[in-house]
Amino acid sequence: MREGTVIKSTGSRYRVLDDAGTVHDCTIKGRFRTRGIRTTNPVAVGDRVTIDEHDGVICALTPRLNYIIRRASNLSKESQIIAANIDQAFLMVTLKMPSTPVEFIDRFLASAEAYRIPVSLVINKSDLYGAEEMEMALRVKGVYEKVGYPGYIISVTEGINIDQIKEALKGKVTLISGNSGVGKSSLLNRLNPSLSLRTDDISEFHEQGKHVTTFPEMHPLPGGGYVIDTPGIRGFGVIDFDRNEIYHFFPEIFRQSSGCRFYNCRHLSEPDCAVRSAVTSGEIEQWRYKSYVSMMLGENPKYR
Ligand SMILES: Nc1nc2c(ncn2[C@@H]2O[C@H](COP(=O)(O)OP(=O)(O)O)[C@@H](O)[C@H]2O)c(=O)[nH]1
Ligand SMILES: [Mg+2]
Ligand SMILES: [Zn+2]
Repeated sequence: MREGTVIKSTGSRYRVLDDAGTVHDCTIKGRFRTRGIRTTNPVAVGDRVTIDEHDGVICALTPRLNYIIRRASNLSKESQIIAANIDQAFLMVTLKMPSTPVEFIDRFLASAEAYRIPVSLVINKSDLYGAEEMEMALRVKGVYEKVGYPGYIISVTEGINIDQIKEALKGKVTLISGNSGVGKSSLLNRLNPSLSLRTDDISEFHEQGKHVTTFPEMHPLPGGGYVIDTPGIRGFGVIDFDRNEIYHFFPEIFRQSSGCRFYNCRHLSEPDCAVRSAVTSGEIEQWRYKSYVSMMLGENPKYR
């Protein structure tokens, strides 16, 4: 028997890195259930497991510190566990080629708050930015840092501020997220050149509308720690996301809400709403509030 971490899961087969550094290809024996949800995969990347290395089976699953899920498909009641035991997430965005909508950022951050996973914002492709775009990048970084999310402005291809990223990844399990084309694979290749992941993956981009099954993978970093790559997964779902709780997942809105006249203020059109006052005064960023309202109204924007 050995203890290890699942570093790859393809539905029925699992790759486990044991604590002595040996990789095992395993299947599952027995039943593993996740309380509260129906899952398509009982074991996920990041899971701590006990294996029988002679039979190549996973025989026990250690309770998770956290995990993130998404719906297996649009119609499905089943969920896919994307990853487990995550220390932090890096949301990679770009202001140009492609341009990431701030609402995408805010929805991601709200989901991560619901999971209590700390997020840093990584603004990539700074080499492409002119003076105006750089100003915008600094503004975006400032807005999110004020809320509590560290920000980095980097260029993977030019190697700008990559040291800051390496430092922030050291010794941690980090989920790398972001829409297609922002440079996630390029960053991982730069951090660990032995990976040679495909970049500019056109097929991945085109297949996003279809229900292609993609399998997250966990990669060790030379400086210690792991990154979890989630190809084709742009956001994640949240279990039991109650609309009246959405304001809990916007930290600056939550902080202001104690000043509202009504304890059950939704911060939409109620009188004496401290949140809306803070938007008017500029204390809360307009676009953050707009994202909040959009989520409250149940809008469901599609992003590429
Ligand atoms: N100019 C510029 N291009 C970049 C940078 N990082 C990545 N790219 C390019 O952006 C494209 C998409 O990168 P990729 O790593 O495949 O993005 P992913 O879809 O997020 O994995 C590729 O053509 C990369 O060469 C950067 O810092 N600056
Ligand atoms: Mg990629
Ligand atoms: Zn209010």
